[in-house]
Amino acid sequence: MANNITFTMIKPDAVKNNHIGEILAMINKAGFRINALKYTKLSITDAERFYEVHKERPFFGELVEFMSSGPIVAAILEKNNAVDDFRKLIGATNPKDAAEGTIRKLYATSMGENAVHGSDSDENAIIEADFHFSKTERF
Ligand code: FUP
Repeated sequence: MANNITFTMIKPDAVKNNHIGEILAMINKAGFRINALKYTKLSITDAERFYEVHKERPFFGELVEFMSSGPIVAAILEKNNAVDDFRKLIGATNPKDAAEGTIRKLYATSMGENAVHGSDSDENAIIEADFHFSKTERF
């Protein structure tokens, strides 16, 4: 299963701006199968744990505050080469650098509020999927 899954979150900015439907449609059109899906909200502690690798970075406080500021949509997505293909679909971290037609180019407002998360490795995809979903929530 290793390189067949990635984990995503539709972040609080994209949820607030009513882009859940368009983003899920782009994900399906790009050939990803939804294995698990949840509308939820991260507590500050959840966000701190999820982004622990960034805890020494100057933007950590703002990132945690933003990610716990409102509801998100969390999902596990399945496709061959899921991690790399999904990162191509979402585009660069900073929407200014994101390619035309990518989710971040279309829906992100800034580097900090960049509409979607995508796992950066197969190993992290599994860790992040396990963080949000139990076995009985996956189909
Ligand atoms: P990405 O893998 O594209 O989501 O980007 P990173 O893992 O490098 O960063 C995680 C999140 O931290 C980004 F989605 C937004 C935020 N971030 C900033 O706010 N400022 C930065 O300079 C880098 C990242």
